[in-house]
Amino acid sequence: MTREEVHKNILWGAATAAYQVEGATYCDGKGKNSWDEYYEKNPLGYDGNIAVDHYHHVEEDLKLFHEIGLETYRFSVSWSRIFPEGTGQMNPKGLEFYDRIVDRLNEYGIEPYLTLYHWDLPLPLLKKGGWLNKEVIEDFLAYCKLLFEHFRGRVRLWGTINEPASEVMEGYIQGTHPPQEKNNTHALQVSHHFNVASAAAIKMFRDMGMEGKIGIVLNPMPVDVLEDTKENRKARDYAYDFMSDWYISPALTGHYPKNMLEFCQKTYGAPIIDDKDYKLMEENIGDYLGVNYYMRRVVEAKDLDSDKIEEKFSFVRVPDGNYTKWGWEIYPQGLENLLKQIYNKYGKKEIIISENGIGFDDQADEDGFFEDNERISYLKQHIEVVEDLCMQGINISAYYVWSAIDLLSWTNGYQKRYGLIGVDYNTLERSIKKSGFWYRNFILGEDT
Ligand code: BGP
Repeated sequence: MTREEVHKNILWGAATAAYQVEGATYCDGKGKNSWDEYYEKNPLGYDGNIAVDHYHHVEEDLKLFHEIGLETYRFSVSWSRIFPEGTGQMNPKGLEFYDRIVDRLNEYGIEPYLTLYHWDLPLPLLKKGGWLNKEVIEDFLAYCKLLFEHFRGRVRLWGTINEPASEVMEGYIQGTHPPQEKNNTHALQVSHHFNVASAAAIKMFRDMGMEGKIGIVLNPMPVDVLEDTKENRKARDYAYDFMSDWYISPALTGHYPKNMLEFCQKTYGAPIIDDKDYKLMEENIGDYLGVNYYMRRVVEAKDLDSDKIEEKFSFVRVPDGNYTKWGWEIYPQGLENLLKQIYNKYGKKEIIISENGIGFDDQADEDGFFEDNERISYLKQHIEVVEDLCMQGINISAYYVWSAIDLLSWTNGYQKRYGLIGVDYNTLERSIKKSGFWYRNFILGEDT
């Protein structure tokens, strides 16, 4: 395929997540969720109560998404708007909000891509054990069923769970996201429950004869070493298996990487897996694999004989690396390495780049205009990789900039901006950034 053909084949879009844009935390019957409680418990100086108030600016925002030429828009549904208690009584007002989004997107000819779960768990479900409690999967399925029935024929692209690895790592290992635990055994069990939940949702989607595609969204990271030694390579393989392949392998085969599974079950006694979970996972592989890519990781060996996974390797900074203020390395080559690694191990699969973007503290000039050249440069470099990979035979069907509009960065607040559309946090006024205009021209094929 030529670059022009590849360009036409890919659906170009941008993404957000409910909690990071909507605000309106207690409006129209929404229940409390894990992140509402998190910000109450941890006074960080910001929270999601207003965010960018997308809930009340939805028409304006979707019009702007149309103006910047998006062909598709990825958003998530806030479970606690639909079921304030997580289960039981449905809240029609919650559903109405997403009706407006879906209907307006379809009117604009923007393909809606709905993520069922992007980290905001209804609080009553967290109180009953959250994702550690397998019963929560039943509640998740009841919520999925309602959304499948309701949006049948109007939404054709679905994501089950966003970045289980982040929720596992930050919520259950590092303790920096809800539920702020530091427990590797729980972490591994939760990772398994996410896989079961995703496979069960995929099964339900197919049993219900839904049109369209469904898959899980992961954030696999390629891992490199600075110094190429035997020990470092071993450390690299541990890190990749633990952070990336632990999620990729079940998503694409229904099974965990064998060595890592043996290690985890021996050391941590988890995950405990029923035989019927394997059958469910094997039989319900997604139609595509969602890949969120921001950066690679670079590691070196620490204590390879330790029985704690996190003691086997440590992260290192590349001396001449190109890093953002938040320490995220800008490394487009990593996306190529990652997708080739997946291709080499698992063969040709449909991939959606469900998030890719750069967070920095871009400032508006005195006229309120964001001249975010760094973002344009980041996107250009990564998109070039995406197109090159397609030309080499890797099947990437859609690409989403993170993010469509400035939004709340979970533990960095509002300074770290990602949007193609800027928001003035004092007035909530929106304005298309230079990157938004650039992206529109790029989608139209007019970029130079
Ligand atoms: C991904 C999440 C997004 C978004 C993004 C940027 O992991 O799916 O929700 O937050 O990362 O991360 P951050 O806001 O921490 O910079």
